[in-house]
Amino acid sequence: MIDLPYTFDVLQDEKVILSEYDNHIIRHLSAMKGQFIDQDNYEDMLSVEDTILYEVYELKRPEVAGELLHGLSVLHPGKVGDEYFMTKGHFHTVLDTAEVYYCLRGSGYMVMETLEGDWAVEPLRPQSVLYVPPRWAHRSVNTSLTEDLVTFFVYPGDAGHDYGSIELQGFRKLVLSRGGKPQIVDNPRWLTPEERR
Ligand code: PAN
Ligand code: ZN
Repeated sequence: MIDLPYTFDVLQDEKVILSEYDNHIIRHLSAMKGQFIDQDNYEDMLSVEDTILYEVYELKRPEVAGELLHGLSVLHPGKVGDEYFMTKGHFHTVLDTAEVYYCLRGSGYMVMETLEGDWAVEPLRPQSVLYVPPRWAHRSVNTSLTEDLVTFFVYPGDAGHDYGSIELQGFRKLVLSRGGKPQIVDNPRWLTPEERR
């Protein structure tokens, strides 16, 4: 069957939504066990409600090199303790694959790191484009307490997702609310590659 080009719209009304998508992934608080630093607050919140943290709308493409997977990520506002709502975060299974994020709405950060322990935190604001180079794990953080953080992403079809290493100890840097403002702080649980051996 011939693969035809296609066009779709990013509808930006009260909510941002794609005019077409094949997959709607919903991630709840319960999917983030062990990720937020304030475990007690996490358990308290979870006992009240399994809140939706973020939603991803994907267009289905074959997961092979040469293809580009693309879609919309909608990260809702909120905090667990002092820590803003965030995505799970991952390395790509094929480490040498990059990703582009175009921020459409909201405000936040992309927290990134390499296996070697380099780290970077870049702002996400409307109309900004973020390039995540190959080998960098990435997690988005919504620092608004009222608005969704909405990004459009594109990455290679064969990239795959490796959540395992991040689930073990989180990212090197956390984004916490301090005096009502976002602050980038060290993650006390994070160990250097040498300490991990
Ligand atoms: C994005 C992310 C999306 C959700 O499509 O998958 O923002 O984050 P998690 O996958 O970490 O839950 C992407 O980076 N794809 O490679
Ligand atoms: Zn990715």
